[in-house]
Amino acid sequence: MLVDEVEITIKGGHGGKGRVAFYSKMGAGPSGGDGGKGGDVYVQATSDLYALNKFLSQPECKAWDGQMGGNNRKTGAEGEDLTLIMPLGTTIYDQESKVIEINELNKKELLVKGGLGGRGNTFFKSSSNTTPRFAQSGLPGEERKLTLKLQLIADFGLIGLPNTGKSSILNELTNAQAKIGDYPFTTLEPNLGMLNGKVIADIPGLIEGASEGRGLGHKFLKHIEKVRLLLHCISSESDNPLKEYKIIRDELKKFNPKLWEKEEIILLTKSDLIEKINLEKKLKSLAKTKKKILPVSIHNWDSLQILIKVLV
Ligand SMILES: Nc1nc2c(ncn2[C@@H]2O[C@H](COP(=O)(O)OP(=O)(O)OP(=O)(O)O)[C@@H](O)[C@H]2O)c(=O)[nH]1
Ligand SMILES: [Mg+2]
Repeated sequence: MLVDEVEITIKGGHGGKGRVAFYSKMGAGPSGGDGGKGGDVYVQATSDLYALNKFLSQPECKAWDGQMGGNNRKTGAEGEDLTLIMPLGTTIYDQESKVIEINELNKKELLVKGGLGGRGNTFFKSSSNTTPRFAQSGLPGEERKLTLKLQLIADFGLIGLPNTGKSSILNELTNAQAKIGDYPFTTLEPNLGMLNGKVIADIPGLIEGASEGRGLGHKFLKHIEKVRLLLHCISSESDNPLKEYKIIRDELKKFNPKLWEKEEIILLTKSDLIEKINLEKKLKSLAKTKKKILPVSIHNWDSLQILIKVLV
C-alpha cells in the first residue's frame, strides 16, 4: 500500500540540565557545566516512494535529548539530530499552510530545533555569589504537528490505458522491477525508476471516467501533476489508437487542464506485435495529434535506444 497522506508530530530533543558541582579543592568555586543542546529534527528526500509508510506506525518522531552538564565545567553532550526520510514530492503542511516542498534529493532541511541546555552553576558565579548552588534545567525542544502529502515528482510519466506496456518500458529503461502482467490493472500504485539521473514514473492504467473517480482515478491522476513530460503509451494492437489517445486526453483535461497542457510524446508500444504496414497506418492516424510519436518495443533494442536519446 502506498501511503500518500499522513499526520505526524515531531519534537526537538530536550536541552540537558546544567550541573551543580564544585572543585574538590576548598574555595576553588563552582565547576558545574552547561547541559547539552537537544537534537534538531530535519527532513531529507529519498526516491523511495514508500517512505511515508513508516509514519503510519510511528506518528511521533523525537530527536534525542541533550545530556546533563558534567564536572570540571564540561558541557553535556548534544542530543543527536533526527533526520526524517520522506519521498521526493512530499509537501509538508502545518495547519494547512505549506511549510516545505521536498523537491530535491539529499537536501536536508530543518523542521524543528532542539531545546537549549541549561546553564551549570559555574555560569552563575559572581562577586556577590561565589558558590552558586543552583543550575538551570534545559529548555524543551520545539514541537510541531504536521501533515505530509505526497505527489510524486518525475521528469517523465508513463501514462495510458491499462495493459499498454507502461511498466515493461519502465523496467527496460531503468533499474525498476515493476510487476508486469498480460491483464489490465497489474500496476495498482505508481512505480519509479531512474534513467541517467532522471526520474521516470509508471502511473497505473487510467480508464474512461478516471477524472470522476472510476478505477482509482483521482488517486492516480493527482500523481501526474508534478510530472514534467508525459509518455503517453498506446498499444500497437489497438484497433483505434486515436480513439484511445482521446479517451486519456479527455480525462486529463477534466481532472486538471494543466495536465492536458503538459508536454507529451506518444509511444506506440508493442510494435513487434503487428506488421510493418499496419504500424505505418497507426502512426499515420496518430499524426493528427501533431505530437511526436515513437514506435517502441521492449523486444527491439534500437527502438528503446531512440527513446532514451529523446529523453536524456
Ligand atoms: N510483445 C510485446 N509484449 C509487450 C511489450 N510491452 C509489454 N508487453 C506485454 O504486455 C503486457 C502488459 O504489460 P505491462 O507492462 O504490465 O502493461 P501496463 O501498461 O503496465 O499495464 P497496467 O499496469 O495494467 O496498466 C505484458 O504481458 C507484457 O509482457 C512489447 O513491447 N512487446
Ligand atoms: Mg503496469
